[in-house]
Amino acid sequence: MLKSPFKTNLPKDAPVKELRFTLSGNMNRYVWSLDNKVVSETDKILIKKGENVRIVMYNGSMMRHPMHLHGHDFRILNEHGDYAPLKNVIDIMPMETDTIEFQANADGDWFFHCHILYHMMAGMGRIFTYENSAPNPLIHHPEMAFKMLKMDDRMFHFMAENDFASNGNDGEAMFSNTRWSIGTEWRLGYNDEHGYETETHIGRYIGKNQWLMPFIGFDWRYRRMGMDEQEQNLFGQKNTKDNRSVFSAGLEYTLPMLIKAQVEVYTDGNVRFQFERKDIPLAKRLRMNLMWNTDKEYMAGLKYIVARNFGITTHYDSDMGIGFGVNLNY
Ligand SMILES: [Cu+2]
Repeated sequence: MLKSPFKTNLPKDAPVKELRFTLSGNMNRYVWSLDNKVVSETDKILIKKGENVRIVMYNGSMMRHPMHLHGHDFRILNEHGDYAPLKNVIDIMPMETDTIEFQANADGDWFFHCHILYHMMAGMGRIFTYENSAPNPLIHHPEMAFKMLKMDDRMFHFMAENDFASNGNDGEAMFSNTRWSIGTEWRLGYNDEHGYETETHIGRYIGKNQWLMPFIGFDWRYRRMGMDEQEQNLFGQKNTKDNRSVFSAGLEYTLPMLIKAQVEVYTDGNVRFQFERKDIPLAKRLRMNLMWNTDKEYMAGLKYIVARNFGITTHYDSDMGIGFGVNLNY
């Protein structure tokens, strides 16, 4: 709707450089990019002084992104033609396409990025650099600055949570960045009948939607079985949860409704399929977790979110039975 009070046309005879970007990312992992590439995975984009740079942007994500360009005002091409408004941020809604254009009339390097700072630091941006030009006078140490900028989106983030419950401790920890995930989860009972187990997976997310993650893993568990207790998995393979210490390789695929399907092959020959959905929002502060696998294990849990880092939980686990507890997360 915005209209400039004066004409904002760019020089008519200048050459036009047209660029296209898809605003991309993964909502669930909270990683953000342009054309599925973060700043550190791309080269600077060369532009020439005197040309008109036109950028067509399509937002293929389910969040809005206020895209911001340093050092220039751009025209937002809308229904007002010659009177297109001049801005340096445009907030692009999901599934929306917008075209902006600006006159290349500066020197050196200029940052173009999403102005939600979490998205920017995750790598949602590009650097424009003027060909054969003096450095940007506002950047005092260009090489150092570029190095520091690329460190942002390569950074690994840490998260952890633990359920201190009446039937044991149940939790997970994860280091991850745009492409990699190193995660470990544990279920530690208070006695040998309930058992103890940890599973660790190191994987890399593949594809622009990051639905697929091949991984390698390590599995350790110990549980004292009863005298006549003989367990087999669904495929008739002997279940080794009484004493297992094996490596594995597997694939994780995110199905619709954010159900994670996992297939894992262990070095002892066993195979496991698992389906898990975490964080189902039942009410504003109430979440449900569900899990089932071919080792005939299942789990259902509820968490009431009391504060950002604190919740009250109850869960039923096929090995450890029912429990109540508190959950701390970081
Ligand atoms: Cu954004």
